[in-house]
Amino acid sequence: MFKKKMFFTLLLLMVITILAACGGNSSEGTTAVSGPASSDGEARTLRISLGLNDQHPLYKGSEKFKEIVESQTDSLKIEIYHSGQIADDRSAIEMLQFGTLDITIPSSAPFVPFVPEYGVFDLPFTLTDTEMVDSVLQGEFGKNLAAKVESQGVVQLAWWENGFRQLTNNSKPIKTLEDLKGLKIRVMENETHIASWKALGANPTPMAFTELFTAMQQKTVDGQENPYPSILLEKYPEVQKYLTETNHVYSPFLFLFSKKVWDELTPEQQEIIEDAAIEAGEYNRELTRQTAEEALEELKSQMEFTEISDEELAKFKEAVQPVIDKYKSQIGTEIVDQYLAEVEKYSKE
Ligand code: TK8
Repeated sequence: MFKKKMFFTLLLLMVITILAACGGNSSEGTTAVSGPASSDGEARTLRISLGLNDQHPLYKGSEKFKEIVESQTDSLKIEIYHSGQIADDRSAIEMLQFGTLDITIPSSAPFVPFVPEYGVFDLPFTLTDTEMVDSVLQGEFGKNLAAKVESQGVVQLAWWENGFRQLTNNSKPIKTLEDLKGLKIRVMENETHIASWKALGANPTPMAFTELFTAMQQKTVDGQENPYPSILLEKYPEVQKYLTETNHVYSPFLFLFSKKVWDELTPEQQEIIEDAAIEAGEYNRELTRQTAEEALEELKSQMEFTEISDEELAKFKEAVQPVIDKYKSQIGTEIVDQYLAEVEKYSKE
C-alpha cells in the first residue's frame, strides 16, 4: 500500500513539474521576452527590440539609455536586441501590448495602424528640415500626440530620430518623375506610403524591414527608401547601384514602453527611465544628424548619386497632393490641420 501511495505521489509531482515548465510562454502564445517582475533585491531586466543593426545611431542611443538607467539604479538592467532578432516593428509593438516585450523603438509608419494620428508624418514633403522637425516634435504638438497612445497599451516616452528618407534602386538613375514609372519599391507597411509611391508612378511593395535586404539581394524589389545612415550602415550599396536625394518623408523613431510593464514599476523607476529616454534621445538625434552627413559623403563614393531639380520636385509634390487630401480624414482632419499649421507657421518664420 505504501509503495502504491509513493508511486502516485511521485507521478503527481512529475505532472506538476511538466505543467509548470510548459507555462513559460505568455498567455498570448508569444514567447515571453519581458523579464519577470523583480523579487526583493534582484534587478529587473528590461529588453529593447530594435530593427536596425548595432552600428546604427538607434543602437548607440539605446546603449546611452542603458548607461544612464544602470548608473541611476541597481534595480533595473537593460538588454538591447538589434537587427530584428526578437521581432519586426509591428510584431514588437504587439508584444508591448501583451506585456511580453518591454521596449521597442520603431519608425512612426508601422505604428499608424495602432494610432492613426501618427500618419501625419507620412504626408509627403511636409517636414523639410531639422529645425522644423524639432519645433514640431519637441513642442506641444509632439507632447499632445504622444499622450494619445496609452489606450493602445503602450507609453511613448520620447521622440528619437530616424531621419529624412531617400530613394535607392538597382535599375537606373532617377532624375525625373518619369524615371519612377513601374519601379518596384519596398515601402513600410503603411497605406499612405503605398498610395504616395503609386501616385508617383512606382510599384510599391509593403514589407517588414527585417525582410528588406534579402528582397533586394534576390531582386524581388528594385529599390527602397530610408535615411542615409540606414542605407550605409545596413550595407545597401552591396545590392543597390543608384542613390537619389528625395527627402520625401521625415521619419521619427518612437521610444515605446509596454504599459503593462510600466504600471509594474515604481514611480522612481519610471522617472529614471523617462528621463533617460529623453536624454538618450537628444544624444541619438545629434548622432543621427552627424552620421547622415558623413554617410552621404561615403555613399557618393559607393553609389551613383542623383538629385531632383526644383522643377521636377514640383511635379513630385503635385503628384502626391491627392494622397494628402485623401488620407487627411483617415488620419484625422483636426490633427492634420494642427500639424500642417505647425509646418506652415515654421515655414513662414
Ligand atoms: C527599423 C525600421 C526602419 C524603417 C523601415 O525597425 O522599415 O524602413 O525606416 O527604420 O523602423
